[in-house]
Amino acid sequence: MRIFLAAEFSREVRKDLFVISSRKLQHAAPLGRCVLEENLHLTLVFLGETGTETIAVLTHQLRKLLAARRSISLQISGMGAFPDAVNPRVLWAGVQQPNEHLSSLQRDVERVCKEIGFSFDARPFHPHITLMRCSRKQGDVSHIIESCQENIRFEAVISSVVLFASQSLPDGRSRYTPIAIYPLGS
Ligand code: 3AM
Repeated sequence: MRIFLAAEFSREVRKDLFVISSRKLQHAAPLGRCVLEENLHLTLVFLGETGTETIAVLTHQLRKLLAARRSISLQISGMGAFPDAVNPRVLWAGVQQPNEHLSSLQRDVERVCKEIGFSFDARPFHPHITLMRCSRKQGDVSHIIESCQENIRFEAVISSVVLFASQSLPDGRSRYTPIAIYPLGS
């Protein structure tokens, strides 16, 4: 199973983000595909193809780690593109930095995964919420980012981490299925 761990937001926050992506962003960048409202999340680590035995170990360790942690407040703010605004593959909403609670959550989750045997490249954690995946023909989106990002300013709370399975569908979309939910202590 192809898996990843993500921070999950409340229904209200996902709805607010989806209103921006499906109305303003989709209108300005019609060559992109909005991430569905129920799929909006903040990826902490991508773990890739993983067997069920490893998932069981991971789940046990994460439950211990995360029950001892508190929920995290953050501000979703601004917008950007990966790899860049000239050749965008992904448009995302950002998180106001620094947020030591979020960075520490991500570090601890990654450490537990490494202890189990997962390895990661050395890229720094760049917290973001993917709003749209772009087609190759999208072109420079700097002006779109500029016009949409002023609408992105939401207070949000992360009260759980979710282990998702990711499945590629024939139409190119991804289906994300929650396999386990780890509530953070309050
Ligand atoms: O949540 P976002 O959209 O930022 O891009 C993929 C997505 O990120 C990322 O994992 C999330 C769930 O699919 N992803 C997919 N394959 C990846 C890989 N090989 C990857 N991240 C790193 N390495």
